[in-house]
Amino acid sequence: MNKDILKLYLVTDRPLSLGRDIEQIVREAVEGGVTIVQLREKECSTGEFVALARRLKALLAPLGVPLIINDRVDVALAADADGVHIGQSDMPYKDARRLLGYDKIIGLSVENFEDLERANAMDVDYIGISPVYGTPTKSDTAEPFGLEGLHKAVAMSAHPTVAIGGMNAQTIGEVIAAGADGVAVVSAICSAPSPREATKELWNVIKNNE
Ligand code: TZP
Ligand code: MG
Repeated sequence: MNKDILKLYLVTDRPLSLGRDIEQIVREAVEGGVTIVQLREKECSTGEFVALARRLKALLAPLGVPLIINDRVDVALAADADGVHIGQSDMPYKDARRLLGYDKIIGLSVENFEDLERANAMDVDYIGISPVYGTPTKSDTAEPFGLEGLHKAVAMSAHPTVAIGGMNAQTIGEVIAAGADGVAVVSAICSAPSPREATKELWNVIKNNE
């Protein structure tokens, strides 16, 4: 996997999308410059999840933007997505890899330095450093790493790193300057009046800090 695809990572969130549909948010975000998209659905039925994943795959594949599915290896397989993102209490990494094979991307969230050391011994494609800052978007997050913790995590990681939690135009400059390979953004794009313009702004901040 080329780690450049991680630079500006959109994670979708239906409730935070202000009534707009996910495809519209994704389309605008891609026009603005996101490099990878994770479909994260916590409420919808499996049937709807697969159907939406297929539609997003059809939208993104011609543009060369990878589609990652949050948590659900079965949905990723059904929709032939480019990979999955798993957390510490989701399907164990080894099982996900066995089911998906080595052609697919697997990202793993780490919530502390012990998780990070265990991830170093796995052949995951990237880690999500989660969360860097506290965020109202996710209620069950671990203690934030903070900027200092992020620096340490980036230095310790054997894998490409994506920072998540509180990533917005004000925070991502320091995070990229700290050496993170990418930033994963939910509300700063999904809840923006113009997801396209918000993405462009984030992209400019990344460019100015790498
Ligand atoms: N995982 C860790 S923090 C988070 C997720 C999905 C939410 C980040 O949301 P926001 O709005 O970008 O702070
Ligand atoms: Mg999860």
